[in-house]
Amino acid sequence: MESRDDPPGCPARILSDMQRLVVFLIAVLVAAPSAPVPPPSEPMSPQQGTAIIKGSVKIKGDIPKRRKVRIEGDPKCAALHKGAEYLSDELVTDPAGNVQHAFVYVKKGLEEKTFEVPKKQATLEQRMCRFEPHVLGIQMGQELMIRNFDAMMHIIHAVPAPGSNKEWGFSQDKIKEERTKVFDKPEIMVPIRCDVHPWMSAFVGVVNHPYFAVSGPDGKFQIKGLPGGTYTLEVWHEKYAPVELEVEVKDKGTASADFALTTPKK
Ligand SMILES: [Cu+2]
Repeated sequence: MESRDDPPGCPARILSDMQRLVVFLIAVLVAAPSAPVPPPSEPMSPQQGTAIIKGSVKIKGDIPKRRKVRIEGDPKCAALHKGAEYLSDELVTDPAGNVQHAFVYVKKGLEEKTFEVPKKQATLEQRMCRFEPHVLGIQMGQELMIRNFDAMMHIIHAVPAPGSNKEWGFSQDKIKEERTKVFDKPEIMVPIRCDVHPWMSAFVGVVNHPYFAVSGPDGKFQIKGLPGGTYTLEVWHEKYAPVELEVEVKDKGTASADFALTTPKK
């Protein structure tokens, strides 16, 4: 007669295998690290990574001067600057050749992961007949708040590559006028222009993760919160050919990535 622990069709040998499996699973759980690792399908928040990449972007070779722009074509813009020089943002360096407005992002190494879309908006503003910032990064699906601070009309026009994000344009002519837009495809970079003022330009780097940065006036940048790993970083600059660097960084570690821009774009 079978015991109550041995139901029909379930011989004692199989139960013993199951018991071994239970013991094995308990051993695995006991041995597991205390911090649970999220499965790859679960979106990761940038706060979960602990690695940092710090670096700089510099021009090798001749250091071009910042270009002067004639803005007399719009007396309102000229009046805002009261006759002072209006200098282009397209190539801004310090005397040592460190470059501002370079966009650095992780190009390879995050393919297996997905990331939460930040609720915080990125912003692009029109101030004194310029776009500020001149270069910015945003995550796919994150809102871009476009806001006017000039008492005049700007026509903000995004000109993505064919087949990529949607082209859009609209005007703003009141102070603090606002509108949001979203980019739904990764794109390095989406050019933004003003259809009233040809010297106004901005570039938006759209990526599907939060690991990007824009170099400051000293050419320096920092990307925080990365999971440890090996990554290909790329730097984009509107006047120079892109450059890639492979960087390995451990959890809680800091790695450096110093880029040299050598080839002007034609
Ligand atoms: Cu404008």
